Amino acid sequence: MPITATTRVLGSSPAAAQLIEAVERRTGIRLASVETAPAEIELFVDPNSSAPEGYTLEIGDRAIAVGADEAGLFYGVQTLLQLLRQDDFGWGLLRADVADSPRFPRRGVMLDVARHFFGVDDVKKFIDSTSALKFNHLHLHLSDDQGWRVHIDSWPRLTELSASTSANGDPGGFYTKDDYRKIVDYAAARHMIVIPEIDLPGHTHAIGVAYPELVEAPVMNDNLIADSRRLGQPLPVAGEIYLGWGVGHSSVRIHEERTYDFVRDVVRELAEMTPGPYIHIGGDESLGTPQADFDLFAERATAIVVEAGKTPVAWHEMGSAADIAEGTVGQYWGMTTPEGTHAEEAAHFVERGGALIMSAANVTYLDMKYTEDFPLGLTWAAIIDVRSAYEWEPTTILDVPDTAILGVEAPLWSETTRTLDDVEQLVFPRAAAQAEVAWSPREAPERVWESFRVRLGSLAPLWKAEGVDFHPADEIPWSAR
Ligand code: TNX
Repeated sequence: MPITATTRVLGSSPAAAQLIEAVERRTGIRLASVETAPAEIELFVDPNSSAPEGYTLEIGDRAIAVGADEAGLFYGVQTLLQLLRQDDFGWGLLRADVADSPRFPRRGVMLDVARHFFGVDDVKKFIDSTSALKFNHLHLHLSDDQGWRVHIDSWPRLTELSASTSANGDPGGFYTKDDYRKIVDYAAARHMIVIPEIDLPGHTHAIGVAYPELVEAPVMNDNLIADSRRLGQPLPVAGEIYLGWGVGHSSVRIHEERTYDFVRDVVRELAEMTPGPYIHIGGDESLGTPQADFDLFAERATAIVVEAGKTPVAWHEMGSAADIAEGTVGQYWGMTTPEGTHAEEAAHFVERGGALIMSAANVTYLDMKYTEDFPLGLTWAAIIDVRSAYEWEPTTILDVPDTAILGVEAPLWSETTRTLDDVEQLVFPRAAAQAEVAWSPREAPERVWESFRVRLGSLAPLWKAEGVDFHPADEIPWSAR
């Protein structure tokens, strides 16, 4: 059906306004919003129409989208926008007859704002581009060795002293509480739940810059020393801002009560400004923390999150702790073929009544290079081309019931990304692969590479119109318009 300046949109949902804005950005055509039928494009919410977050979309002479809820309608609109085309005669929508709902309730992306800081406007743009792919969770990695990025009233030196720089001495920054709330609200308007992460008990060098009494002296490991030498980066020095990106050298003091006062305060303040149900407390790569201490910390920290009324999320290593709080969600970041004790640790979350998010590093990590010579990104987990990002199955990696898999999260670690353009180069198009893995049924005629690559290629004009700086990988037949 044609899209012209006389095309009318009927619908009182926020999705109607979002549609009108997006069509205008793409085509320059401002659709008319009307309050009574008839209209060429009609948008409704009808709880009987589909499963949660689902929608139906019929496009013929008219376009009718019906969401099971506001999120479903928002997703129906995103699909409609993907079907917008320009030809010699003008703009139009492709014919369609879609009944769609997500496979997994949890479809996430993570942005590491600790290694490099990204301000509110950057995060908003990241929310725009990822929610358009039907991601519904945004995990913000708010603290790491290199910086602390959210203001905490009861521990003000965190942002006073530990936020001014990023990795390699690039500019830093932090979110005021107001900034953080703006991000949360902006995400909610696009049906994304924000999951704040404070990484503990390792990845805590920056805490020690502000409050030396909370952390142990840095523990140098062989990898850290070798990486620092190879990259020409300094080694961590107690109490001084760390500008390298080696890992595993920092730990909070496990046997000091003050540490738990700190964790309790931070979790409480985060919980107060986070409407979503989750607080992530990290747990990865605490190489300098003795195992028994690490387990003790995992038990106490997850209990503190539960006391604050939230569901704890932790990287899978915390599954080593026998008494981790019941219901804690584990985030598996091992390989698609698990190594060492990773599978066991992950399974323990399920034994404790929790569930799992799959972030298998060798397929979902958005910070891995596409090709050996790609200018951005790392290589430790794998070189991940678009096809290998797409061709994996989240339920067959671990020996847990399928129902224990909440879904998928694709993390973007920001050691090498200095700007949002850098981030977008790594995230797009591979985030689209994870979006489809998380949304689409496991067995479907279209859930194959040959179909995906063509549909993915058709997103190029949309991304260009939205100013998304995607990587034009040569595996994909990108459409010109
Ligand atoms: C491992 S994955 C990390 C991060 C790094 C990332 C780089 C995980 C839970 N920890 O600290 O940034 O590798 O790819």
